[in-house]
Amino acid sequence: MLPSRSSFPPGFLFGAATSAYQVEGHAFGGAGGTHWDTFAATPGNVVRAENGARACDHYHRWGEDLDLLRAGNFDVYRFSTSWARVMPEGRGRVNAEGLDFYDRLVDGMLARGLKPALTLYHWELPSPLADLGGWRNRDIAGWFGDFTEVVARRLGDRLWSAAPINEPWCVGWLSHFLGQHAPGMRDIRATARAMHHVLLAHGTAIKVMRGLGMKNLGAVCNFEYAAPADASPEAAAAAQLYDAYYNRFFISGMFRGEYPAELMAAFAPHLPEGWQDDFATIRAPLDWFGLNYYTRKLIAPAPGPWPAHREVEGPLPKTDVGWEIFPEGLHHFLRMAQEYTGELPLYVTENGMAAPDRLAAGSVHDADRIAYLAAHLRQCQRAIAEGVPLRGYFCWSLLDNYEWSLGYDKRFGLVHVDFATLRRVPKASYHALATALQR
Ligand code: IFM
Repeated sequence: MLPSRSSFPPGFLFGAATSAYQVEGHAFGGAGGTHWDTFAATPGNVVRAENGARACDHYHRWGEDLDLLRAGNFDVYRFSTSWARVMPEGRGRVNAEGLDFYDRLVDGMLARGLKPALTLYHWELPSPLADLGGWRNRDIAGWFGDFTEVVARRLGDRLWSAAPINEPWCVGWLSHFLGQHAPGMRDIRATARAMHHVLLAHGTAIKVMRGLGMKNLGAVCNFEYAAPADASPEAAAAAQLYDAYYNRFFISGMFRGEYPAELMAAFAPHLPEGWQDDFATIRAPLDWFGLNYYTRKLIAPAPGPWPAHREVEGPLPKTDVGWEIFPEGLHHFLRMAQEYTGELPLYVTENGMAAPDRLAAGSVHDADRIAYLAAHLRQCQRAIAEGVPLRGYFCWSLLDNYEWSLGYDKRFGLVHVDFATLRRVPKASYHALATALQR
């Protein structure tokens, strides 16, 4: 059973999240090409080479989707703007139709009593910027600052919160070291530079928004609990290294102005010249910090070049994307984040699971998702009871959507989407949450 709203402190906020490329339908409304379009069109990168051209058609069906949020008793909608929809070439020309769309969306939220929580960038980089080296090019901080200004000038007066970049680890490591996301690179120099430039762009965007008088500005990072695969000191060191580049690089840069020492031997030769000086920008003060949390990984040492480790399959029950279910990890990271963020309000900005949902006789009985959410919400309550300043929790995701390299196969939504008809059907988890949030 899901904990009720009244079992959380007064004012605790509940929301659901989506992102532009995953739900909107990128083919609509004059958006420019992105590196995800070409990555998806390249054989072997994405299941069935699917892309976000139509996705959930949130671009046209946003009213129905906002109604679902309202009827589900949510307080906040966490959404993102597509850089290529707003500025099709990434710089210069603004696509009025794209900006108008976000304007209507924000007004639609306010009309329904929903708080708009903006993420400026959730992974679809305009192709012309990818051509210039994308996140490897230091100039991206300025380009991103300009994009931020365009969005902030139009929407900034009505947003509840704003964060520059979703999950910097995915933009940096997953996309440039593991090659699993666009642009699909596997290069340590590209990785080190991208990870640093993501932070520089983050700080630049915060300064731009502050300069325009915006409030409630934050950051959203993802965390994965790193457990040693066995009791050996080698496995402990491997897990610690994984933890350093996954969980501590970005938060440490933003709040301490330094990178974890474990990474420096491998990273320092590749960081851009003068990188230490950038911390003045990267450390731009924030009003809140958001954690996205889903799973843990077991890490073992492995032969080969740095980082010389590998993931080992763990024994815990798994979600439909093979991720172990480990709710205690959320509690761990809420405590760990506080070591960096102190008394700053924290939010769980994403949490949820992919489940093998089946629509039968008009409904989806996703009891596994209800159990997952309940277990993680209880870990939130545990952290709150210990004094962690956690102020809200967002489910990923409102809708089944485009799960990046896994295409449309993997369903994370509280609402089922039939990708042939685009019909939305709220799942049992949606109804359970709606009830819990009323109590
Ligand atoms: O779908 C993604 C989302 O884009 C970012 N966080 C994790 C989700 C599930 O993989």
